[in-house]
Amino acid sequence: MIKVLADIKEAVLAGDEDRVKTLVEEAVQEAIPVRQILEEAMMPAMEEVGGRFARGEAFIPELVVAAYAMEAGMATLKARLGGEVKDRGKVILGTVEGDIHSIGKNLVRMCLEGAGFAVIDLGEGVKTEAFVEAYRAMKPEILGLSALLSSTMLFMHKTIDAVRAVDPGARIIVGGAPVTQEFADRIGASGYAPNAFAAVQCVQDLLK
Ligand code: B1M
Repeated sequence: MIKVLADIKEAVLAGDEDRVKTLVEEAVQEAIPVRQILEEAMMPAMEEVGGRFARGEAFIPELVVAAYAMEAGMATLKARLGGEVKDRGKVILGTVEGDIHSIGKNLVRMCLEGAGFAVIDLGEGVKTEAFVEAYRAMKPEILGLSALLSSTMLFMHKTIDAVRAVDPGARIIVGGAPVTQEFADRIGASGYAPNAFAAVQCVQDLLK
């Protein structure tokens, strides 16, 4: 593995925000593509800390510091994605009710903005009623729902039904670690994306 990528992964795991920012800058200077930095260093670090947590080898504080370090690295990368023109359509995004995981959703936002979409990020723990209200008020081309917990992904179904009651043609995409294509089909989502880059493709396909 390229050394700077291995170092970024270690720094995210250690929750060392300043080192992550410095190393991400270094990787960018070395002309390593943003996607490679995300997919080969930063995202595997989150996978690893999640695995340690699941095995009882890491606890909430470790998850939290790794998450802050990940966000710091993402902020450094964001500037590199460009995407000044925001006229490709409006996307409302949010993590569903009961779920405070933000990183995946923020990465999706970052990639969509990089691809020229205007993103209205409703944040985390967004109740169905709030999605419906925002949809009604802003009439986006796409609504995107994120969930990281198997318990909260059920709110996706509720939200899709509620938004479709307002607009039967609403284009709604879903994603997040426990979400699958099969689940997306079952709850009537218009699209599913396994990662942030695929989310951009999914939105573009739906708007064709
Ligand atoms: Co939590 N957590 N967490 N956590 N956490 C997971 C998700 C877990 C898998 C860890 C584990 O047990 N191995 C587990 C869920 C198990 C389950 O239900 N299946 C879990 C748990 C149990 C919990 C708590 C319940 C722990 C507790 O309190 N006992 C608690 C729940 C809090 C709540 O939400 N109510 C909790 C809390 C937290 C922290 C706050 C400490 C922190 C979040 C900080 C933050 O987000 N600001 C945290 C973290 C960091 C994780 C892990 C380690 C990492 C998540 C992450 O950021 N991944 C996670 C383990 C794991 O995922 N392996 C875990 C990196 C990110 C880039 O990937 O979010 O998957 P991801 O997003 C991807 C794709 O999924 C996709 O694109 C993204 C980029 O490629 N995607 C979309 C996501 N949204 C999309 C939307 C789209 C399309 C694609 O369209 C709209």
